[in-house]
Amino acid sequence: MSKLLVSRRRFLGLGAVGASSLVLAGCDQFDFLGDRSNQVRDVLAQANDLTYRVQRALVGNEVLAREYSESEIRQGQRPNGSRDPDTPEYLALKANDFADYRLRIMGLVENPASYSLAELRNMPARTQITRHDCVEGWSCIAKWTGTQLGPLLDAAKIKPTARFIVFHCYDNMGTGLTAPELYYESCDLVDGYHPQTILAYGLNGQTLPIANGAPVRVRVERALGYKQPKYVHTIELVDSFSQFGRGKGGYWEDYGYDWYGGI
Ligand SMILES: Nc1nc2c(c(=O)[nH]1)N[C@H]1C(S)=C(S)[C@@H](COP(=O)(O)O)O[C@H]1N2
Ligand SMILES: [Mo]
Repeated sequence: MSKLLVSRRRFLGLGAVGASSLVLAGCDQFDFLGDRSNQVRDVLAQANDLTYRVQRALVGNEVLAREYSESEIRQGQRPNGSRDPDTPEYLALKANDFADYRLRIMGLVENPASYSLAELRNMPARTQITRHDCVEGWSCIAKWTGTQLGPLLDAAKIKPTARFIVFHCYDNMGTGLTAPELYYESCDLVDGYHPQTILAYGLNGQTLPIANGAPVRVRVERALGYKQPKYVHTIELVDSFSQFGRGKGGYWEDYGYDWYGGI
């Protein structure tokens, strides 16, 4: 790795061909780049996969996203995407100020569980001031408070076959002609256990507003805005995305966005 004296961003910008020749010359731990045997994947998927593996190799599993100071919070978190879900399930919870909300953990786990908002708020909390980057070209620095996902995954006892964590949301994006298209997202277990991955219920010292995902939204701080699901009701451990949406691991991924979405 020491031979890679090029910044991560520039390195990632070189593209598949430039990156692979540079890497093969410098560092043999990247031998996955030589694997051309998988004919099934399309070119875009190969590029996404390359970005994911290169970022994982370069960034390190435990590296923290930058945290900021209070004085760097310039405005409220700009709401984007769904701001006021209108599915019946969400409207019913909202009518009772989310007193009946339960966050479920299920799928490839030994101990499926569900937690009320009060239970989540009673768990050890983490507060972090981070920058949210939306692919539409804006950023916001905001203070998020919530409980780390890692201990909840431990309590659920993940089965060895689990590879990804899917977050299911209440809001309907309204683009499906025949069925509702509910927002969903996913990450791998490395991001799931990352210390800054929290189930956030607080924003800038207040209860998380509806516009920003109340009662609970996920923060995966090393990823772009669309990887920060709002209005989450279920966390599902899976070994594949094929049964969800169009199978790409997230609502926006199904429309062509990169799955890893790292910053
Ligand atoms: N459930 C849900 N989560 C979502 C979205 C959404 O529309 N629905 N939009 C995503 C996008 S593109 C961004 S930039 C952020 C916006 O979060 P904010 O409204 O708190 O700024 O949420 C992400 N998570
Ligand atoms: Mo976004």
